[in-house]
Amino acid sequence: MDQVVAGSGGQPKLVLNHAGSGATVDVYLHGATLTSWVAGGKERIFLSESSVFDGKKAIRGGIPIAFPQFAGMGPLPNHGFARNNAWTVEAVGDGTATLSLKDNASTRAAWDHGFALEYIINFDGNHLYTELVIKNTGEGPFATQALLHTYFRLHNKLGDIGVAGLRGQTYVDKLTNGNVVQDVDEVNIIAETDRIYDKVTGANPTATVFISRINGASSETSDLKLVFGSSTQSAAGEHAHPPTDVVVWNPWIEKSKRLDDFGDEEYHHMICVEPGIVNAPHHLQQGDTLRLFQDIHIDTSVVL
Ligand code: TA6
Repeated sequence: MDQVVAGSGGQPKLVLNHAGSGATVDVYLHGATLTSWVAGGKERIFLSESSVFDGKKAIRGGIPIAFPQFAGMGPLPNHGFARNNAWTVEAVGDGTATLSLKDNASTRAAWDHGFALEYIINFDGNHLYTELVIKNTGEGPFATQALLHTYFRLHNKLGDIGVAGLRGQTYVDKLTNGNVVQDVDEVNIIAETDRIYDKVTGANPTATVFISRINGASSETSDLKLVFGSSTQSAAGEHAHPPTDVVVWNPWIEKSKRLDDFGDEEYHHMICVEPGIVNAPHHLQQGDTLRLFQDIHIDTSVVL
């Protein structure tokens, strides 16, 4: 039975089931933050044991939604306000849900634009699909960033994990602000890692990255396949595919200690691989729609 229950801190949490696989998903209405996807009997999403559930602070972990700003790349609070607002459940079904957020007095005070967001979640025992739909319902154009800040749960050693599929891509290393070309097959976490891979999809509708235990990450043998992309539709009905970036992040030792809602040792148990519109904010005219999506495919018998 799908329903809204009192979650941590008494915060409303939508609990979803997929009958055929027995998979479950939890989504806090605060930020429409998906905090759990149990598939094949294993938790696939990381949630910090120190996360605050007060209906104000962003939940630490899950899939926070960054909108209309990524990180500190603008005047708004880090990652914008979508993850700090209460969303509304619009529809619920077997392995599916839709939530919504529209501009309100608080968002208008911070960012004076009219918008309507929809967050679409579909899942079963092998895949989790989430899509953020952004519509400009205001009086004029606006530029926005958007990102699905996915925290993947690691059951194996962090040092045994690799992210493949980014060879040849250019990334901004946020620790040095340098532009670097990825010249090896896998990203392995051996220090604080905070990278924005630029325009990974290029002009294609989607791209795929692979997360596996090292030496396992390839299109045939990966433990987790992340397919992602973006699309736009103008008010007049024209379609396009803006290039989608990918952020790879792990706070490692020192940054973990600086995060008050994240355990000092929790960096061992997570890796963030985050599709988004980051480096080139997208301009939406009145009536235009931007969609950002990710489709996470797993082999149920394997855990990262
Ligand atoms: O994931 C990339 C990033 O921008 C990192 O720099 C780090 O700040 C992370 O997001 C978490 O941000 P938050 O505001 O949730 O602490």
